[in-house]
Amino acid sequence: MTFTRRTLLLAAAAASFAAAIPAFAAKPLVIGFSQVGAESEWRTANTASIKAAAKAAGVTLKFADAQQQQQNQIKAIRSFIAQRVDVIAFSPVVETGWESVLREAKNAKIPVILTDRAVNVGDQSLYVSFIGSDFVEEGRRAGHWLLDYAKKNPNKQLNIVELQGTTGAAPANDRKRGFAEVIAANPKLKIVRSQTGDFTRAKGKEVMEAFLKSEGKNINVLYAHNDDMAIGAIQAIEEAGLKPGKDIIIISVDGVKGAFEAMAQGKLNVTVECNPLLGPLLIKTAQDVVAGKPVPKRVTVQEGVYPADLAAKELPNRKY
Ligand code: GZL
Repeated sequence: MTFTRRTLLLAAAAASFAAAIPAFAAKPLVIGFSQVGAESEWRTANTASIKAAAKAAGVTLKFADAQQQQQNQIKAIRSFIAQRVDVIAFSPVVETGWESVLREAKNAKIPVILTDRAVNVGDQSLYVSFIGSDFVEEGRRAGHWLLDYAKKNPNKQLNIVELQGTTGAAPANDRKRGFAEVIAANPKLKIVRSQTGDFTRAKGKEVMEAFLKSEGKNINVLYAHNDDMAIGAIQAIEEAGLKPGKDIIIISVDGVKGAFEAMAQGKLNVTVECNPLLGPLLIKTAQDVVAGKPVPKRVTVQEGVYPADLAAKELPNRKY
């Protein structure tokens, strides 16, 4: 075979192999995602962000809604393992009870990324990265706003009722801790009732009705771990013939559109932002993990505090 003929044949072989590469390289990343549920405006925005980011990146997203039940998340994670997805990601509804299923994922060599909420595990190698907020800091910010508010009436006893998030959830545990840590500086601030409203409007209203029945006019402040429970409580306060935002000062967390609307109506005094737009960060982290690149163990997102006097101006800028 002459040199030219051999060269031509090699070039043709190389060309056909090169033509095959894009097909081989184009295998889309497959992520199994277990979402807490659809309990709040925040969660709706979080789900939309994750789905949009996956679509934009050409990632195949297997999405499971756990309806706020841990056993549904464990079932979904086991199903993702059986399907041999490339990456498992989830927002753990509560902090504990994950060791066993995360060990199954590790043994299957499928990396796990936590978004939004953290887990309490002894072995930190059970997940590669956490992407979300510092909930203790969010609680502190709520506490600092109340300390500043209390300075206007230094001798007034301020009785606080607290609507906690889902029992056992990291944002509930941490927002409670951060708030209590800060308000301890002022002995006139006292939490008189504290109960879970499960992060929903309906439960928030129901529990606030019970607070009003037992504490009545003794309530000066409501601290709600999310805007949805605060919005439910606002309905209960109005139905009791009181003025939310005036007779009862209301502090909440998330910064969803409903909170800005309530602040513009003078019914909510401040919301501490908790950023749900984690989709792009999640997809980038998953791509980096699969590509063998190092990823940070913890990525916390930037957030602010929005008192009512900023609400009207900020409302048009809100992305969720
Ligand atoms: C916080 C998130 C919480 C929100 C609630 O990151 O886990 O869950 O504050 C949502 O609105 O239900």
